[in-house]
Amino acid sequence: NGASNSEKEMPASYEDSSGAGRGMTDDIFDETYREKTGPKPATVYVWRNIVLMALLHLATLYTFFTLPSAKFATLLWGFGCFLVSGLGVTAGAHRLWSHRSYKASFPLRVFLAIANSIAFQNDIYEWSRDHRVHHKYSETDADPHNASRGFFFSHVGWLLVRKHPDVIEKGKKLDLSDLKADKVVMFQRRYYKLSVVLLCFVFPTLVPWYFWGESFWKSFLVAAIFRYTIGLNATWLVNSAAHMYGCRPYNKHINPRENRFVVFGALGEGFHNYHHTYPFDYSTSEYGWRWNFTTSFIDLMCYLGLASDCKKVAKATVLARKIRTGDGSHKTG
Ligand code: ST9
Ligand code: ZN
Ligand code: ZN
Repeated sequence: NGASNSEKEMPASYEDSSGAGRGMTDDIFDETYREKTGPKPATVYVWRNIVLMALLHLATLYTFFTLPSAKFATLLWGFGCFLVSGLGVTAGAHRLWSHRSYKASFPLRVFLAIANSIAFQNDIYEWSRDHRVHHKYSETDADPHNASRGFFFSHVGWLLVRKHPDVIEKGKKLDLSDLKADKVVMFQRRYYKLSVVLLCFVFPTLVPWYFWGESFWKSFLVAAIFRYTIGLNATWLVNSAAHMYGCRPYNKHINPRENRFVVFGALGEGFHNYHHTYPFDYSTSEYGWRWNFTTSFIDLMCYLGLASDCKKVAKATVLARKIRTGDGSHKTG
């Protein structure tokens, strides 16, 4: 079908074409997988999730109209919590733990695990397992947020129904030994619920209330509820919008796209055509700091000696790839 996996046809100049040296390669697209034929399993709704997600979004809508009455410091604090929680997802669960695109020291991993619990997007182990299976079986029944099931399903719907059995079947075959061997990941998984209560909800609420006398209720709505929902939707847009809208300069045969709107909200994670072509590039983009807060953060960590071994694809390789499989949009944009 013309879809080319990033492992194949890579010139020798490629820095780390198969992911070798990262300790895992299970985020590379598997061209050989075929969906099972016959009727699809019935959709089973998970009403607890549907009710909770609806309530969360209603409370967020309400908070939106009360934002003007919050103290400026509270808004700033909410934004700070958004950025830190975002890094726990982008620099942590995504670029470090799902893709092993760089190495992080113990203190940095502890920081990223804390930040990840503030984000409350499932524990790092589960997030990375689902994400590897997303890359390996992208846009098929074995992809947890299969975008060929539509915008809503890939955005949030997948969190409201039981998983397709193929997600679990294929997921169980993934090599997750690197995650199991990481004590920080396993510690966070063990104490996940408690860490979320304290770090996603209690701590962000207490700071504005205690330090600058914001009302308890407003602190909770702005720094916990509103901030959490924005973080979730910014993330989900990568799975929905960035799999549907935008150009495909690197591989026109796959669905993921370069989406500038998503890039901005997701701290640099919307260069999704590039990312699915080269999932092991630490910048998740051809470029470095361009619209990429997460890359500047990882570079700062390298500068401080807390991170190392960033994988980056050679410019010439990317250019050759654009010419070979891109949609030609790189010449205009
Ligand atoms: C959330 C996650 O929002 C968002 C992830 C987005 C990914 C984005 C990617 C893009 C990257 C860029 C990042 C940009 C970030 C920008 C930040 C800006 C601020 N493999 O799950 P269960 C097995 S979470 C292997 O219950 P059901 C396993 O044995 C939001 N095995 O399945 C498991 O047991 P355990 C908050 C698998 O019953 C057992 O099956 N969280 C796999 O079908 C049962 O698993 C929620 O809303 C696999 N892949 O239920 C909770 N999967 O786990 C949502 C499962 O013990 N989740 N198994 O090993 C749930 O309630 C449920 O998972 C369910 C499915 C109802 C969705
Ligand atoms: Zn994707
Ligand atoms: Zn990824």
